[in-house]
Amino acid sequence: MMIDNHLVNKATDSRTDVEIEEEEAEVAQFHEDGYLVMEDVLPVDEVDHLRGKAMANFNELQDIMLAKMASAAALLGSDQDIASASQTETEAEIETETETGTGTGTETGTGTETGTWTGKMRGADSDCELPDKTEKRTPDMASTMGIGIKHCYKEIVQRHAHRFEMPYKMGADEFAVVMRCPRVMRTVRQILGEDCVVINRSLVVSGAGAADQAWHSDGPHLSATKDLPCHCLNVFVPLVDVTALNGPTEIRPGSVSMARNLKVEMLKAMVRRTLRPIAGPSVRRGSVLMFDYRVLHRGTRNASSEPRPVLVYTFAKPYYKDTLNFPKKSVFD
Ligand SMILES: O=C(O)CCC(=O)C(=O)O
Repeated sequence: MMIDNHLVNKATDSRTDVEIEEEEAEVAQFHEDGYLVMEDVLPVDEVDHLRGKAMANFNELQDIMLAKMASAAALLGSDQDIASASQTETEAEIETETETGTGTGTETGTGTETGTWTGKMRGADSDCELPDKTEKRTPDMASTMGIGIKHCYKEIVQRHAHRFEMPYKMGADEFAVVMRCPRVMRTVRQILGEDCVVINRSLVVSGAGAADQAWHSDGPHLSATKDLPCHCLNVFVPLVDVTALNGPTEIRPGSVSMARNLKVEMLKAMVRRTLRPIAGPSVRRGSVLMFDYRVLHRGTRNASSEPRPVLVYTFAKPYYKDTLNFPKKSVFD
């Protein structure tokens, strides 16, 4: 994963006392809830421009992968059409991964109104429904790979059916929109420290028809016994307005602690009635959602007819290495 520290420039501080107080309150809120929405911090025209660029990269990679799949099918002399061949493969891969899942979390449980709870980290997220074999879809990105890091590539991972995370071409300077924003960078540095680094930049696309993900953390606690301060966080930059229709990222506020021992902590919180309601913020273009790597969250159903692209920037303390979320295998191998 490319670390582009040079883009994390120090901002000059010309804030008023009131602004300083407001920002400190925001950081305190982040520590309490595990997440924060910062409204209207990025220029909307730049966000709109990046949507075009990001989706062009996504479509370019999709074409590369479809061409790769077609030539593999031609080599095998397969008489299956591309879509049905890849559906069979996807089903086999999901079954394999379910048997041998690689999550570092251990607890699993089933929620009630809130969907499925797993103690799995995101890298092992593979608990979605199998594709409908009778459904004839036009070959698309989802046809080209299985689900979960074992079946995907360092350039793109299908996290859940029709929900992708793509680092491909995200290192380009034009995508450093968050690093160019002093308002966001100040908050990131207040949370993680001045020496924080960017450990990943990617595009998350939830395609039309993508379903709810399981609740998960993106990474583990670093201590087995106590909650250390946040060591890693994501900044989500929606490239379209995120609404109840195209599927907000839902967060379980105050759940950083729970992620350590999910089943037990959930039960305790239910009994003590301390479980906080789910937040599913509608985040407009120009606003950002920031959340602790450990907080429970999930992408939700995209019931619209359009993809919901979101840029993701992962910042961390300099010693933290994330080895869980992307494989080493390349599309171009
Ligand atoms: O798509 C989203 O809103 C969240 C995605 C996510 O949490 C993941 O892929 O791990």
